[in-house]
Amino acid sequence: MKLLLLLVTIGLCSAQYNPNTQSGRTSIVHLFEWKWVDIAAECERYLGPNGFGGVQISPPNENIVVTNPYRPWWERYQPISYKLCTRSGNEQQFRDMVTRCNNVGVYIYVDAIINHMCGSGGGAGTHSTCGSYFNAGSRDFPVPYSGLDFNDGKCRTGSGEIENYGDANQVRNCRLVGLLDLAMEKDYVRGKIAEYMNNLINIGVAGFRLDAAKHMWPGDLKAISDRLNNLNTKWFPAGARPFIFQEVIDLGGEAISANEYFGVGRVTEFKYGAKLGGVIRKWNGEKMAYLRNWGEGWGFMPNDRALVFVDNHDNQRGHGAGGASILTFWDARLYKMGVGFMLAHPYGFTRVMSSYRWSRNISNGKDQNDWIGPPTNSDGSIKSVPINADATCGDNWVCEHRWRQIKNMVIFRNVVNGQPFSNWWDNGSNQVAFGRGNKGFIVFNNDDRNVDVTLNTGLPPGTYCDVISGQKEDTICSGKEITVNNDRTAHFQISNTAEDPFVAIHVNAKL
Ligand code: QV4
Ligand code: CA
Repeated sequence: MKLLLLLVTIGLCSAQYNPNTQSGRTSIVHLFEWKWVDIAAECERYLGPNGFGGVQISPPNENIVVTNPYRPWWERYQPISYKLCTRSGNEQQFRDMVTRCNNVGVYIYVDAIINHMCGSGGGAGTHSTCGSYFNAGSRDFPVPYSGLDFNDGKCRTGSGEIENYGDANQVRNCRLVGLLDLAMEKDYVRGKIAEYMNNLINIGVAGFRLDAAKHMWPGDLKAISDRLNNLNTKWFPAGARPFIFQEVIDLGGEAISANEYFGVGRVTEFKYGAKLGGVIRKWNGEKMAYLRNWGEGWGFMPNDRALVFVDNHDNQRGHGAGGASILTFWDARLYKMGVGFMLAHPYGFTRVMSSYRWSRNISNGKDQNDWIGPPTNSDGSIKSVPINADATCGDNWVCEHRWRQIKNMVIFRNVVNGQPFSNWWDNGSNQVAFGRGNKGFIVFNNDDRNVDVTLNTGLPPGTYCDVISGQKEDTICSGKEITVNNDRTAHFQISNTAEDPFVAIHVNAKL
């Protein structure tokens, strides 16, 4: 009995919450709409060498083809089958990506769309990414699913759509923007979903983002997750469970809250980016000084349940939640500070966004071009990501993860992993600093006057290279040098007009 209890406890502690990243790798990056061949190359040439732990990929399963007249990014959130072929690549390319990324210690996290299939207005035919026949009207999908496998009978609203987010039954049993809602209490449906996810696990993926988790019953998700295989032992320790993070948008004030999902895995903390954006934009009297108790002190979910990010593929273009406070690459200077703060701070498991640029057309407070898909060739295929001589990306791929400041903060987080939040300082306004034990220290100046201050860094004495204005290359520093004195203090000067008004040092960038 005692042994059983112990085993159960160990199981609960390690299962599903552990990202399974290699030791010393503490973040993942969402390579939104990238092709599998490009991700494989990126793992080998960039993500592996720079300490990234993994990649969240766009949905790999067959989806509807929407032409209006160009293809929106969001067609991939309308599944047709669980075959592995999309604009990102076919099954063989998918397998090759997983193998090559795993071999360099960068793991793959699949965006799993299991709440629904395509929209009710999706029509009938073979306009799907593998050319599979389907009929949205009669609910026929080549999984196979039929009318019996959907919630049409269970939803209690007149329209069959979610009409009121204050009613949990509607949110979970009715259609989200017309998307045909699967009857996940059915053993058959659970079995088909588990089969899809187990196929991916066997190929070698390390975990899943569960799309639209708020729209699924936690009990159904638990039942499915219990059917998942352990990870492939070619790359993972025996008994390792798939990492699960659930997309639940909980900004408070709705019928469904994030904590209902903690039994299944981690949950996306949407308050994080919404609040941090407000602070860094200094809206409503917010100031960085208030970040002293960032994390659970701000009413966020427990640290070990949180998946955190500054922006995601939805709220960077006005979909989903967070509103206008969300920082994105469009506000690059503030964005780098936001991502820098996130990666330096110990709260949550961190995900970095990597986007493509599109032509925004904001009118009436909404981007009319929020649908625009990734850079494409004239035949509609996704463009490869070209890498410039200065390591940035071309052809409108933004590659935030390659921005020096962001890449170096991903490394900073790895270096300070496990160290306590320490040596906080603020000027009562928007100049703040903190350390991570004796491994790293960061100073921000988001005020309209200079920082000119001596602070206790907690770091061993020596000369350090600021990894924001430059970085350590062999024995020289291409950025500012910071001297930590014998008493562990250092003097910091940061102009409020600096290109990047923050400085970060860590023990691996000591000269
Ligand atoms: C249209 C009408 C509806 C109508 C329906 C009838 O707008 O009023 O009911 O037709 O058929 C697209 C279109 C949407 C269209 C729908 C169905 O934008 O207008 O409905 O297709 O044809 C993405 C996009 C959605 C897109 C969807 C499917 O954001 O715009 O809808 O993909 O292609 C909530 C949820 C949260 C969700 C978030 C966006 O709680 O779970 O909204 N986030 C996730 C993903 C997101 C994705 C989905 C969920 C759906 O992150 O990218 O939606 O899988 O907050
Ligand atoms: Ca549902």
